[in-house]
Amino acid sequence: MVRTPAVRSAAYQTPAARQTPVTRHAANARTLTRATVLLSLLALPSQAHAQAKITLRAADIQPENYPTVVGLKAMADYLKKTSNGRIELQVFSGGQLGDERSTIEQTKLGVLDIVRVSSAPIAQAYPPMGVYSLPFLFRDSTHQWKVLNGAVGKELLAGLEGAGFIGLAYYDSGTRSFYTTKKPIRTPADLKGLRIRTQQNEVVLDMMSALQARPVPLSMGEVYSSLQTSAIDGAENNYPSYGPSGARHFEVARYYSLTEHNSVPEVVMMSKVRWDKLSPADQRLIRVAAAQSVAVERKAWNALTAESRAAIQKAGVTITKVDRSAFQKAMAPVYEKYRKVYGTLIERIQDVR
Ligand code: BDP
Repeated sequence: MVRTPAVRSAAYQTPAARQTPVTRHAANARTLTRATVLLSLLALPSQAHAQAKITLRAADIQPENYPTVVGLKAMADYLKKTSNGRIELQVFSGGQLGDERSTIEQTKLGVLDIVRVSSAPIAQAYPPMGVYSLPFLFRDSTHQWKVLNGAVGKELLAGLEGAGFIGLAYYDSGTRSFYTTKKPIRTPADLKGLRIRTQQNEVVLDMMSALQARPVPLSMGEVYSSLQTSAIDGAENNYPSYGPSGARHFEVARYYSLTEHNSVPEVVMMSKVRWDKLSPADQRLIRVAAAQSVAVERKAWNALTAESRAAIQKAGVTITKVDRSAFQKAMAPVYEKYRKVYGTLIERIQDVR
């Protein structure tokens, strides 16, 4: 379409020119000093800037079509629609922008705008998030979501601000179980001396020590080859991460033991550096976009959990049921330590009915 000269000139007007009536009014007001007028003029470009196109980048280590990535994309769609294309959220999956530690750091610095990571590695930047990694903390998924949507969950998301992040939402990540390369884990004693990969989180390291395993903290991207080369004997994760739509560890660790020892939620958070540059209206939009993406992620989560379980069974993995209470009992020293570290936080979580 050919633009008429009138349209073109309006489009190309500088923000300050578009505001001339306001400026003139200000200048005419006798009570205003010259300095005030100058200040109001300086403020004009930034008001216009709020309407400029905003491009945000989000990172996730999980592959395309993994529920957390589906969640981020739902966020992107919502932002695009409600802002009429003004806010674009670009989603980089599969660890293209770095591992979790690195993307957390980049987000803190404002190099990256939004990140979806497990709450476990966030604890290095904001220790209270580590509470979610405590083994057998939640009675079940209903309990977990009551906590996450309740006072404690909100408090920890809000607390991220002090560490340089804006906590936007929790995503589902089911429950984690051990998997090993040489023999199934049936009792805590079976873990003794085994080199087990852990997330980069102190609570998990302590959990492994309590089980007399040898914890090996590695980023998720290093686990497959470490299992393959026997640098480690096992790891632990949920069905989707272990399975064919995730990191495919089932190909190299053929024993999956249903310890279901912890449920570590995923977190979507934004760089406070970037957040502070947005208008309050855009900040609200991003919060709503994140909130509405939770249901999308959780639906995808449930579907992929069932699909992954079936695929793993079909692939001939040995799935072993265990007496979970034996593993839970072994966690007593971990709780003893972290009751001191977290104060009343653990009790407050356990008291949620
Ligand atoms: C998966 C999480 C991912 C973590 C990974 C891990 O989705 O964010 O990086 O576990 O164990 O369940 O590191």
